[in-house]
Amino acid sequence: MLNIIIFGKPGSGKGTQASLIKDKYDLIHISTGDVFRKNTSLGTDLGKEAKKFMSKGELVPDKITIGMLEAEIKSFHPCNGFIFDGFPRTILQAESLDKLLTNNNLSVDLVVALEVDNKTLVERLINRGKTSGRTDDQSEEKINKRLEEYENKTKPLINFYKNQEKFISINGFGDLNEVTNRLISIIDSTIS
Ligand code: B4P
Repeated sequence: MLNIIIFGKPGSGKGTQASLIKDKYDLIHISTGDVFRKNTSLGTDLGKEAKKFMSKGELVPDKITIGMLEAEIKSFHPCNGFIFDGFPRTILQAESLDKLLTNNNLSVDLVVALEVDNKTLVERLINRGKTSGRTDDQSEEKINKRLEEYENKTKPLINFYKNQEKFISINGFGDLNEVTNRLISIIDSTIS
C-alpha cells in the first residue's frame, strides 16, 4: 500500500494535483474539503456544522474532521492506498492519522508540500472564487484568514513530518503539467 499526503497552503494546488495523479498510482483520493462541501450541499448536520467554520476561512474543529476522515478511510479500505489532500491540517489530526494507520499495520509513506508564494495563492483563489461559488474564496480578507490558520495550526506539521523523515517540498508554481511531473518524480523515487 502507498499512502501519500499532499501538503501546502490554501490554493497551492493540493486538490488539483491529487486528482491528476490518483489514477496513475491507483490510489483513493480523500479531500476533506470536498467531503465537507458535499455534506454542506446535501444539508447534513456535518455539513451545517462545517459550513460555520469554512465560510469564515477557519479550520473545522479537529473532533469533527478526524471522525469524518476515519469514516472515509474505513469506507474505502481495503485498497491500494490513499492520497490525502487537505488532511492533516493540525498536529492532533496528524497524530490521529498515524494511530489509525498503525492500527491497520499501515503508515504514511510520503508527505509532499507544494510551495507557492502568498501573492500567487491569493490571485489563484480570488480567480477561482469568480466561478466556484465557494464562500471561502470570495474575499481577500477570508483568504488571508485561511493563510493565518495555515501559519498557526498547519505549518507545525512540517517539523512533525521532517522528524519522521517523510517530508519533501517541491515548487508548486508553474504550468499544471510541470508541477505534476515534479510530483511524480518524487513519488517514483520514493517507491522504487
Ligand atoms: P480545501 O478544500 O482543502 O482547499 P484549498 O486549501 O482551498 O485548496 P487546494 O490547495 O486544494 O487548491 P486547489 O488545487 O483547489 O480547504 C477548504 C476549507 O475546508 C479549509 O479552509 C477548511 O475550512 C476546511 N477543511 C478542509 N480540510 C480540513 C481539515 N483537515 N481540518 C479542518 N478544516 C478543513 O487550487 C486552487 C486554485 O488554483 C484552483 O482554481 C486551481 O485551478 C488553481 N491552480 C492549481 N494549480 C495551479 C497551477 N499550477 N497554476 C495555476 N493555477 C493553479
